[in-house]
Formats: sequence, structure tokens, C-alpha cells
Amino acid sequence: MNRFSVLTGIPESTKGLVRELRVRWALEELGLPYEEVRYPHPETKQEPYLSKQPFGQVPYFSSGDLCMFESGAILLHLALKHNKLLPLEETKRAHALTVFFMALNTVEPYLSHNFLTKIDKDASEASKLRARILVEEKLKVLSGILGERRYFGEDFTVAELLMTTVLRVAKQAGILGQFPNLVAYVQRNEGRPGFKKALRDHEKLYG
Ligand SMILES: N[C@@H](CCC(=O)N[C@@H](CS)C(=O)NCC(=O)O)C(=O)O
Repeated sequence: MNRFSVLTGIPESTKGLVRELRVRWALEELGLPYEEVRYPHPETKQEPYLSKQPFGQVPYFSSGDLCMFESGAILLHLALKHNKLLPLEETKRAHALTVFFMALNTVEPYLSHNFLTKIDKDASEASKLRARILVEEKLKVLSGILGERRYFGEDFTVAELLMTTVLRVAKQAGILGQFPNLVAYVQRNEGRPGFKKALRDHEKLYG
């Protein structure tokens, strides 16, 4: 059985943004059965949880004897194992991988920094503004890359799935609105039945 860890008892503000959602969505898109394994927040910071995810974060993913963490790695593992959601052709696959790591390595770190700066009581207004400007710079480039196209690649892949979940953080932070093509991109992908089901189930964690 495919299993992944989820957190309970965490702030309402994290609803729809926790990284387990990307794994849940991928499993839905792949049409695979799965179970969530619930952990109340402090339990993830001690054994036996740490033997599955040493940073005490969610998600970990397990299937039979296999247990892994890092949401990006989990998505690639699932796409490669099931030979879906990644193009087979070399150039298209290389492009999808580029989009995948663009989301994970180039855009997400700045969104995380912005989020952490925003909630940091000791952060100055100048550092908050700087963090936001850095995100906007990345989104501007991304918006130019997408242009009027439906996807960054030709079809919906695990890279588009990941990019959508990353851009949802920008949406939540109120930074996405100035890039209408990115807003439409997120909305389009959020309209997929797999996403709707994943989000509904994810939101049940918040009672
Ligand atoms: N690089 C990890 C990051 C995982 C992560 O930051 N998880 C967050 C939820 S989105 C978490 O568990 N936060 C609680 C904590 O760090 O204590 C991944 O992509 O899986």
C-alpha cells in the first residue's frame, strides 16, 4: 500500500499548503490507492517518526519496504515507477525536469524565505519588503516563460503539478495577482478532478 505522513493539530493558515498535498495529488492523478498516516505535530519530532523523516517533517512516503522523504523526490519516484506524468521523449522529459527543478530550486526557496520573514516578529520592514521583491522578481521571469501557453511543457506532468503547488503559496501570500497568466495557470490545474479530491481530503485534517 502507498502511504504518506500528514500532520494534524497545525495552524489553519497552513491549510492547502502543506507539502503532503503534492504527494496526495500525484497519487490521485496516477489513480493509485493510498492511505494517509496521521501524526499530531509534536510526534513528528521524536522516534519512531524520525527514523522515517530525520528532519521531523511531512511528508514521508512508503510502499512495501521502500520508505523515502523529500516531496520532490517522491513525485519523481512515482512518475518514474508508474511511467506516467513525465514525457518519454528525451527533449520533452529534459524540459519537464527543468520546470520541476525551477519550481523546487529557483522559486520555492524565495517563497519559503518570504513566508518565514513575514511571520518573524523580529524581522524589519525592510527585510520583509526585500523578501517580497525577491519573490516578485522570480515570478516575473516565470510569467514571461509561461506566456500565453497552457503549461510550461506540452502536457500536464509532475512538473506542472509541483509548479502549481509552489505557486499556490504565492497566491496565498497575495503576490500572484499581478501575474494574470500565472493566476490562470494555477486555476486551470486546480480544476483537475485529482486536485479537487486531494484538496478535499487534505482539508479534512483541519476538522
Ligand atoms: N524539503 C522537504 C520539506 C518538508 C517540509 O518543510 N514540511 C513541512 C510542511 S510543508 C513541515 O513538516 N514542517 C514542520 C516542521 O518543519 O517542523 C520536502 O519537500 O518534503
